[in-house]
Amino acid sequence: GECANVLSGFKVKSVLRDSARDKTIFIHGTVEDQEAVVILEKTPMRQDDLAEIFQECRLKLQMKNDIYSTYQLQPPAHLNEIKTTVICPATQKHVKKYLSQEMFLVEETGEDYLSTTLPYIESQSFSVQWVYNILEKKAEADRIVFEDPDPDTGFVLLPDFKWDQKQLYDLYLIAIVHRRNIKSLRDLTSDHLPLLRNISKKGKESIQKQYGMPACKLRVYLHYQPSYYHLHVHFTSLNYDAPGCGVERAHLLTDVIMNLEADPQYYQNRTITYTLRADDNLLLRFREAGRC
Ligand code: M7G
Repeated sequence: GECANVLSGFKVKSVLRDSARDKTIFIHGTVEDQEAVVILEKTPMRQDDLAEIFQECRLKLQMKNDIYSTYQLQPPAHLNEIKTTVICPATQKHVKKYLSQEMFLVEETGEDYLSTTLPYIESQSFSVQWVYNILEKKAEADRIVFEDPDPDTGFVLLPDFKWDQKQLYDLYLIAIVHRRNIKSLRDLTSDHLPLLRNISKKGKESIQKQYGMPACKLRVYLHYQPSYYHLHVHFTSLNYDAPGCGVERAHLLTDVIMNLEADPQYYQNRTITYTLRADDNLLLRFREAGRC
């Protein structure tokens, strides 16, 4: 819906990252003396809009040469929107998250997790208040696509805030579990198999039903490390190279289930490889421990 323009008083401090290819810009600034991160993103073209664009647009010729010509096209305002995400008040960690940085590979053993990673995430990680707001219907209640309310195996499925739901091309939903004591992949044991199978089955069914997208078009995975330590599963369109869907961060849900079927303690014992940003304090702790 409409709301007061929170961005009219936005003062830009610095550009954290920008990409002409992705058509996004990440900006650090302040709104009324509060730190803020603002993300602007041009949205994908939609086939359904083409007829209206061609009919209603204003065209300005830039150049013409033989059979070649280029134009500046001004589409109708409602087809020329910029998806905007505002984080305010933003913490220093949010600002860091969006700053481009050199990456380093870490090979985290089960022991490293207990001695280095766990103490770090207990002292440092992002608040998961937004997750509790969703589970308690205090926010985004009208966006819920599916809910299984079972306290053990239940979850809420809803559009991720990276997806504006305007086109299926970049479909992105997350399933957030009702159970509150599972921080990440590392906590999973065979006890969680009913939960994971339930998310896999009902998540895919709901997406098929709601969006007509079959399971064979979906990439379903967990992040390790996640940003938010409350278990959630990502459902993204296979066509779309979602940020963080690569091998160094994504763990396919089907693989997770099979690994736990083969070994109940798989994720307590196994070495997990992932990348950390140069300015991540966890990297510093790994270095102090002589582990990278
Ligand atoms: P993650 O693997 O913990 O971290 O995933 P990442 O953000 O580094 O990928 C958390 C997921 O939740 C991401 O895909 C976010 O885009 C999404 N997300 C984060 N927040 C704060 C919200 C929110 O408030 N609402 C919704 N719907 N999604 C969110």
